[in-house]
Amino acid sequence: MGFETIEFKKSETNEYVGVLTINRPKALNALNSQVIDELEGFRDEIAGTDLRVIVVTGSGEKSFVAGADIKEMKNHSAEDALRMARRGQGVFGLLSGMGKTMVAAVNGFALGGGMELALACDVIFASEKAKFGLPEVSLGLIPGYGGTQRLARNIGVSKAKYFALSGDIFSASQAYEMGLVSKVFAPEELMPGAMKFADTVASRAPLAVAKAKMAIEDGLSLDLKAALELEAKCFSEIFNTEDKTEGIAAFIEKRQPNFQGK
Ligand code: DAK
Repeated sequence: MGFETIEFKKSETNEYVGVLTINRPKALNALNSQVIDELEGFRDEIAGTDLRVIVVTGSGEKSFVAGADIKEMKNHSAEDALRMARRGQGVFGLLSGMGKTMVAAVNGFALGGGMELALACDVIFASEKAKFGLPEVSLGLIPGYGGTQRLARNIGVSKAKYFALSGDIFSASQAYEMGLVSKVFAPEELMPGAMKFADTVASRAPLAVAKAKMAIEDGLSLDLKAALELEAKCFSEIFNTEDKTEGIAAFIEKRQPNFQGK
């Protein structure tokens, strides 16, 4: 993969797991248009592979991603901004819609577009040093890569407004208390912890994992009755998979299942 601003490495111990690193440390890994283009290229390269879990992190010790690239936006017109927002939202949507599990390992600043990238992942882990926030209003902007929508759905409308309207930065422990972050680690434990979780998810039946993710996400925009019907359909569809037969047989035979993703 010939990328300059992102790096992808497969796990040395698990063929189904890989680490995607946003790699512009001099700009605290800010998302310029090259990063967004390369994220789309990355998605195109891995979408059809049997990779199951991708851990997303930032290069260096200080930052996950410090936002969309502020300098690049300097001369943007409203039309440019609309194009940029649709492009970024679209690429984040492509990444989260691949049917693979995305785990954000937030090692430092996750501000603006960085927090939005984390929000586009399925699970967020954080180092004790991580800092979260949507500081766009302090720049005269609003979030444009999904932050206003995903944060409200994630932590609730009131808290999302608190952060989007104040631009306040909050800590990993606050993020944990709000339910945004699933676990907080000492800095050196973050990647091992994220990789352990990735290994666990990768060991589960891949079609079932993807279906559970889809049922949760798609159900969020439905009323409860329709959402429960969606769940019933997903539950039924999974009964057509070989992995369901294998999983139940393995339980009865008291052995580990060997899931094939079929
Ligand atoms: N963009 C570009 N460069 C950045 C950057 C960013 N978001 N964040 C940091 N950098 C660069 C700095 O300019 C500096 O570069 P040099 O001056 O060395 O060339 C280098 O990274 C190191 O940063 P600092 O020297 O500032 O480092 P400090 O440790 O002193 O401070 C900091 C770290 C994270 C507190 C500070 O860098 C900071 O406040 N950064 C900006 C954080 C921020 O406001 N992030 C939100 C950005 S706005 C939209 C689409 C998307 C969005 C909005 C609209 N539409 C399409 C409409 C999203 C917007 C955002 O994400």
